[in-house]
Amino acid sequence: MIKMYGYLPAWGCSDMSPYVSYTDLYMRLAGLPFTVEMLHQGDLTKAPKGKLPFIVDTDGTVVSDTVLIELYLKKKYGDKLDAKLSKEQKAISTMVNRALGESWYWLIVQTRYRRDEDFSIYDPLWVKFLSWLPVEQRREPVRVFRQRLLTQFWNHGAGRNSEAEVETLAYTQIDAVSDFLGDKPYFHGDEPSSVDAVLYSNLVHLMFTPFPGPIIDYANSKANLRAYTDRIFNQHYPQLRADREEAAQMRKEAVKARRPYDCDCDHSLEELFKGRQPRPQTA
Ligand SMILES: N[C@@H](CCC(=O)N[C@@H](CS)C(=O)NCC(=O)O)C(=O)O
Repeated sequence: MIKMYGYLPAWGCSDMSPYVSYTDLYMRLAGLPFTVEMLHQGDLTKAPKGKLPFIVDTDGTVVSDTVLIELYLKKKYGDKLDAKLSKEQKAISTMVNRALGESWYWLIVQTRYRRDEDFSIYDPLWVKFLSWLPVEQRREPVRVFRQRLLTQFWNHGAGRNSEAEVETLAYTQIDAVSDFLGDKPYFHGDEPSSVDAVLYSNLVHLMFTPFPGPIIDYANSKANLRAYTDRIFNQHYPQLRADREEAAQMRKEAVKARRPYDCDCDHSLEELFKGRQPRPQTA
């Protein structure tokens, strides 16, 4: 059977990474049986490109990068999912896939990694992911992981925009997806196609998560996006319902505690890239 390497399921999402969730749903929609594997001790240096997901096919072929995985699987196992699409629909799918993977992703990153208090919502997951390490040694890999993601956010350029500017960009993209979807059950009509795998995963990695930022409220305010994500969730991930409900409850609490914008929200980015002094250590 195909093996897919990922992180951990979280919040009703099949994995804490939207990229892993995309490959997971692609294989489910395409009817390809697979198992989900974790790297030994979560060691990303053992991943072919230092990133997840990657797959190992039954004959040992290793493929890394979600789009390359999809292309590989289509070539090897056939492409029933997209067979009925016109050339124009396929072209739209390719562009939407890339917009989600290369641009929407940074919206997700902002909601989790930018503010210290948002990032701390990840803590229970890190405990699971790093359970093989003694408790007192877990902080450092978590700090390094966040620093790496914030560096990617900054170097991409999205992280140089203020929080509010990223939110403005998010609203236009969420509007675009919602307007295109309209009242269709799936992106291209009555049947799911491969682009639904990437769209669903990018939506639920905002809509289902416990992080309190307003981008998440905005996505959840769209009735058609709620119906779309519920439809796919009910069919493919009903076993994750308890996690999803727990995350929704966590989010309610986090929203109550949400601070308005102030000069401290960007402390970590400013410390890394503008020479701001670290916060004083608290016991
Ligand atoms: N272009 C890659 C991106 C995958 C990716 O960025 N995965 C993230 C998880 S959301 C990762 O593993 N990041 C680890 C790191 O950058 O150190 C793909 O489509 O597979």
